Amino acid sequence: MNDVKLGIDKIVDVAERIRRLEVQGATNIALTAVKALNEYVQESVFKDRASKLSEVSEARSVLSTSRETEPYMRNAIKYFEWKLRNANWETREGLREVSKKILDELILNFEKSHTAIISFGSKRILDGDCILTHCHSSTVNDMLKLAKRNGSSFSVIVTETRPLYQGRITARELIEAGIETTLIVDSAARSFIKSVDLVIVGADAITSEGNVINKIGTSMIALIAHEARIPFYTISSLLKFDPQTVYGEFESIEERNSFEVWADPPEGLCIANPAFDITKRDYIHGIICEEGVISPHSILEAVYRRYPWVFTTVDN
Ligand code: RUB
Repeated sequence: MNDVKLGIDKIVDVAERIRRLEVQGATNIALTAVKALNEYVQESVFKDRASKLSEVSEARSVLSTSRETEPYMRNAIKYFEWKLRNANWETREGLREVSKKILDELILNFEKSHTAIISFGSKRILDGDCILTHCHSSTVNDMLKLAKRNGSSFSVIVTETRPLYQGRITARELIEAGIETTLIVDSAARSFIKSVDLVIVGADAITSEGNVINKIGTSMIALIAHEARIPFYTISSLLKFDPQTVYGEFESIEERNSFEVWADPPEGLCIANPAFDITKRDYIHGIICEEGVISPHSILEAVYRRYPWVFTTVDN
């Protein structure tokens, strides 16, 4: 019993690290959550199949609630539990083997699709281009680094991304990769848009209508790009699609602690701190994903084709 408790404590701890942004960005969050689930299964005490499945369910819901606008994490851990429920195992050894196999499958899919996504994206970067990005997306950065390795010569403008300055992480990584990078404050985006050829951002969630949810400020940049007739792309795995949006649910937008905006505000001041915003598909030229560069309108078919299990429920 103690070991089970210890296991779930570790899951609570991982969820807390995700909530605090010690693990940041949709892809890192999804990978961390699914690895934590496998570790939990590997380490916790085994009583029987039924109790193990209910423990996994509990762990999954603890992780799911760590950050609410993260369907990639929810899809990945749902897949994990769904495969576990549908596999044949009765013993601890059997369970451990199946769990490791599911994790390996998910990681392999991630690696293969990530390689494809960044390769498709890198071909959009032409010599002499200036790219604007917002926040810190591991997918955007890996794509830019690949374009650089492939010999493209381009520069990047990064918004600092208030209140938590993820733009600094982006800028540091790009500078270390030898990419000419300029950091600007978020409110300078419109002043710089005339020198930009392409805007590319990551995504946290994609809805059934093809709208994209990404770091707060993204939709403002999309509007600015639209006004200046600059193409705006999102680069993202299709696993950031949220199936709940098909059934009428809205993607909920995480509201973060006001301390992130102002640690000692005057008494009585209200501070709003939404983490993300919604960019309508009308402002998105394309979604660069594992299926290629697709129109936001075709998101549903692309997900159905590639990941039909996204639409199943866990106990199916
Ligand atoms: C990060 C963010 C990133 C997406 C995509 O927000 O908005 O653009 O998560 O990242 P936060 P990736 O810092 O609040 O997690 O491409 O790495 O999945």
